[in-house]
Amino acid sequence: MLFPERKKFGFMDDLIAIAGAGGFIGGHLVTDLHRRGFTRIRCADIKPLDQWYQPVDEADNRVMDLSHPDACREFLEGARFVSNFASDMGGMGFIEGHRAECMLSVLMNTHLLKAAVEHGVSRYFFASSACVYPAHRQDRNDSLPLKESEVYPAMPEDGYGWEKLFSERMCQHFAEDFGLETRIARFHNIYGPHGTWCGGREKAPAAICRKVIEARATGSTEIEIWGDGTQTRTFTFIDDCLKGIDFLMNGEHAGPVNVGSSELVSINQLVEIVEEIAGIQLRRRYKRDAPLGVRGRSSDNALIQELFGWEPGVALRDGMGETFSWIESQVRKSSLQPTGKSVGP
Ligand code: NAD
Ligand code: GDC
Repeated sequence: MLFPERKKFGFMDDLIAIAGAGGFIGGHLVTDLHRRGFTRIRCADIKPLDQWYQPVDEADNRVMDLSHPDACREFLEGARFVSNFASDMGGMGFIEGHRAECMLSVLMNTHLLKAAVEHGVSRYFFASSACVYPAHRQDRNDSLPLKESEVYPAMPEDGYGWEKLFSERMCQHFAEDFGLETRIARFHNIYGPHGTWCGGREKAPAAICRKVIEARATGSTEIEIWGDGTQTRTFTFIDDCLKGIDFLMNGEHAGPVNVGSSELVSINQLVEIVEEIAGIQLRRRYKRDAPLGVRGRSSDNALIQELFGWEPGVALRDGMGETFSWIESQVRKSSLQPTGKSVGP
């Protein structure tokens, strides 16, 4: 369980600060903490509140730009635990074309770390990414699973991956130099309901759901897939992501840890799963000049197994069923909008 109720960290009424709480993972974490009876949750996001995926009324919700040091200082006043999910990010369709903006996310993490030290925060969680791993270890569809130690010699995803790797190191040096307890997860493509599903920042699981739903609704017989469909990934359901955060925040391991499923699929196989859920079969139209990212990426889970005797285990078919249903509901809602534009942030 996250931030143990009555263990070494203190009590249910410790103040927990969630940066980027208006987003996908942050929104799920706040909802989970509230459901389990945590009473003092402070949330911040740059988006207007009506664009937060899962705002919790009982939380202290603040619309703030955490790239500013004063905002971070104010946000962390009195906080015991901090989780930083604030980032300008998205799927390959976004990060390949917004490298500088992705790197500016370093401002949020830098100012939050400084504020955390100033306010004597007990524990600080940073959401890193599998995009920190070097390109040469991901250049084949059957590239071997990535171990945490293989991040050097470094050649991460340009822009976004470099920021994540730099921010990981900043967390570790703030721990060494200032005694701030930091915890780091390298998330491997997290998916699930209440996340980005349209507008260009969506990742493959949500994008494929939306495309299949739209094809079925319009009677189209084909789906556009970026690349040749043989590229591979492991996709991690949000419930496993939250469990991974729990383990890290309650454990003593300070270095980066993979939080990723080990169920490797090709994008073609991902499409087949969604077609089966939707009860439809579509011709594939491959867009080979689209943003592709790496050829093959998967998570080596030896370390998380060794540390916690656990690894992500929600089957892709099961997670995609829940994700598909939620996106279907969103497409329905957006088609009812007067402008017909997609709802949500
Ligand atoms: P998300 O985009 O849904 O959430 C990020 C939130 O940060 C957004 O709501 C955004 O408005 C907010 N934000 C951006 N700039 C801000 C600022 N200046 N001040 C305050 N808030 C700001 O993304 P997510 O999928 O929930 O990811 C959360 C974290 O996990 C991010 O750091 C992301 O890089 C990391 N991560 C996610 C995945 C994934 O597959 N979802 C994979 C690897 C890493
Ligand atoms: O966008 P993404 O999920 O990010 O793409 C996975 C693969 O799916 C890519 O090869 C992409 O070309 C392919 N793909 C096929 N069709 C489509 O319609 C589509 N939309 C999208 N988006 N992709 C399609 C991600 C980063 C995240 C995060 C995670 C960490 O890279 O974008 O920010 O860091 O990695 O695991 P992906 O997995 O390459």
